[in-house]
Amino acid sequence: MYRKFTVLMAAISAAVILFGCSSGKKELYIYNWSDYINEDLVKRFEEENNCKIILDYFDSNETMYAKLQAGATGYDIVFPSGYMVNMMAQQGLLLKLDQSKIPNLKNLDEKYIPFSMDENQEYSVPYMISNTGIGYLASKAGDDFDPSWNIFADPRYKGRMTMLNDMREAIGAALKYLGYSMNTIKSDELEAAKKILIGWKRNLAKFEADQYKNGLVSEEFYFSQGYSGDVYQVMEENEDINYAIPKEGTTLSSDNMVILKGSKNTDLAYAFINFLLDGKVAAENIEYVYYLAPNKEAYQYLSDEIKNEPAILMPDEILNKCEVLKDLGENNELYSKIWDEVKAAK
Ligand code: N2P
Repeated sequence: MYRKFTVLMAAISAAVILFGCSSGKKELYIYNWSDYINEDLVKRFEEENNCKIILDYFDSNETMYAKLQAGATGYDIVFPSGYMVNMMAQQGLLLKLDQSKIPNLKNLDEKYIPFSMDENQEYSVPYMISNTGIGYLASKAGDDFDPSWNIFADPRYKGRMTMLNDMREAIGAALKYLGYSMNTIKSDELEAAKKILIGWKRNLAKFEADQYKNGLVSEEFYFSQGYSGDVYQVMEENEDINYAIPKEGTTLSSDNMVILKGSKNTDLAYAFINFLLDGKVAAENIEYVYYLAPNKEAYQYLSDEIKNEPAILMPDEILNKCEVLKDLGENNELYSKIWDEVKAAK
């Protein structure tokens, strides 16, 4: 009896070593923003490739980066924004891409490539273009609402507003409101933005990057700084929800797919990236997440609803108001310092 059990255990461990998991299927570990992929596509890829995908989520670039720096290993594909791709590449975290394994790179829309910080896709492949704005309840904002970041200063909505728990986005909104660049390193501009943000904070329920969506649906929150597609996703649940890009301008992000150097299954990782770049697949993904995959083969399959939505397929007058966050090298610390002070302020 004992011997039979030992033989069986040896066979199981051999299978685990050979196939990487007890079900015998290859595994792909993905670390993505929440609500940022159509999970039907994930299932389709699993079936077509006889593999298992394990999804894990983050709510800001900085949370993801801190987790990786604290030693989280095991992820194959991660979805950082452009400035974070630069930081991760410099830290030696990213695999240099073998483009011959991603033939669908040809589908990328050149118009949006400059927004990624890695224009030749050396380490990253553009996934979605997003912008940041204000999700709000139209009935509370009234007809004369003139979208401005300074809505967060309005005491009438105290406790009913949220901003993203994301230092570059929150400080960036205050900088934009003041007419400064979201990438400034000038101390007087940053100091002024800090004061504005501390003033806004006193009116906020919290800094938060995920639950605000449900908060808008339940009408607990009236105004939330949020990501375009996330707000569009919840509009289906409450038709009072609207989205606006503040008149002062905002952030445009090119979020990207990267393969981590420690990836154990790079062929499967390349196959998944290539799959998401297929025109039809990218269109299905856009229709679900309400962000724009910069994929010129995809646009022909999009519904009119998406095609006519200026926050998704942004016309130039919106694009021109947007700024892309940059990696500021050692000056990134200026932002972390201000963020700590904002968080600590009463
Ligand atoms: C997904 C938010 C991703 C946009 N929920 C961040 N640029």
